[in-house]
Amino acid sequence: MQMTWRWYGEGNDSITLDHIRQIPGVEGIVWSLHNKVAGEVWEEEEIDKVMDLIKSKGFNADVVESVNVHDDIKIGLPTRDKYIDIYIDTIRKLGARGVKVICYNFMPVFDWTRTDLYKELPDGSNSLFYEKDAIVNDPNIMAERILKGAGKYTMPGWEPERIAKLDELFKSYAGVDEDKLFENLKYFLERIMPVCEEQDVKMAIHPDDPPWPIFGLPRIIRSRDHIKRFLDQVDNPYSGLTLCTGSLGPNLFNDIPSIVREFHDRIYFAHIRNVKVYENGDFSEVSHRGKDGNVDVYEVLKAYHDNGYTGYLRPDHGRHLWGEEKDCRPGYGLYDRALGVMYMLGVWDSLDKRKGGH
Ligand code: CS2
Ligand code: MN
Repeated sequence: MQMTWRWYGEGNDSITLDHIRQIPGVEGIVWSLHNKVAGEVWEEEEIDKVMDLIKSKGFNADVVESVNVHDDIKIGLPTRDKYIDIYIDTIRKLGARGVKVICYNFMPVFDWTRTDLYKELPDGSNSLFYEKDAIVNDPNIMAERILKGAGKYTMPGWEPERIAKLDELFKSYAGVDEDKLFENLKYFLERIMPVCEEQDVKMAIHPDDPPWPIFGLPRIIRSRDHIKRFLDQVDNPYSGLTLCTGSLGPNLFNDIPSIVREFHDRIYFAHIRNVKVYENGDFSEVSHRGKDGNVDVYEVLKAYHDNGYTGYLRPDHGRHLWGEEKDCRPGYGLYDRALGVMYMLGVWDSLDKRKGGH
């Protein structure tokens, strides 16, 4: 396993690479060109600039999260081919520079969705929260709430320029149901697979977050059966998973350790996040410690360890601690994720030792 850390880039993250260097065991930086909207060309100089900076601090830059997929590809519009060509161009440029894994998602319109970004927890810290009943049918109400609550950073997929076009976007998704979305995903992957093979770049899809349909839009990567269907329909080792425990976790029927055991050879990137699910179905994001939430983080790590996982792993969202929410990106503060790294490395090291007979 290779421990990594998601970083949003200079001037775009409250955390610096020098901070990250002081967290034991972090080998790689998970990066992206965060100023790019889906479908935009990634220029070589821009890529080189970020990768060089990351490497100059002693990290690898093997994982990109995300190269976002344009909605026309998800909807299956005739313009999709143009956007797939641009995607292919980005894969080529990244592959040529040694990038090994591209994380992406195939969620219609939005990336992850929460109703509160700074909900207080009993210990006085705060974190991202999802109130089931607050997600009503009209996404504009949600958008307003998010824009008000976001502060200086925006939530991915909820950028003001996209929100402005929400009604239009929703209309274009009419008729796109689960089957259609699966079909469009297949079309996309079949076109890019030859380039991934040629460049040795693995595509790792991120599950839908939360793991159920919202605002009447289909969501297709959200359970063991959906994952199985996804992997079977393009049965190519270059198409695999970013297995995010925090995205699958709010559905308590998702047995994540067993999902890891079943699909480990197609998992290229592991996201570890813990959630506490309340009786009414609402959930909070909590510390990475297994006991603090409903994700049995130890069992998840053990499932990876037992299978000799050599892929990338990172702490996903953490709580905001000690007042850092004034400055940090929602879910991406320094302290809780650093504590999470140490917890996970602690578990991992002890699993290593046990295996060695110590
Ligand atoms: C991330 C996702 O913050 C997060 O939850 O795991 O936003 C992820 O980066 C995207 O869905 C991947 O495209
Ligand atoms: Mn994730």
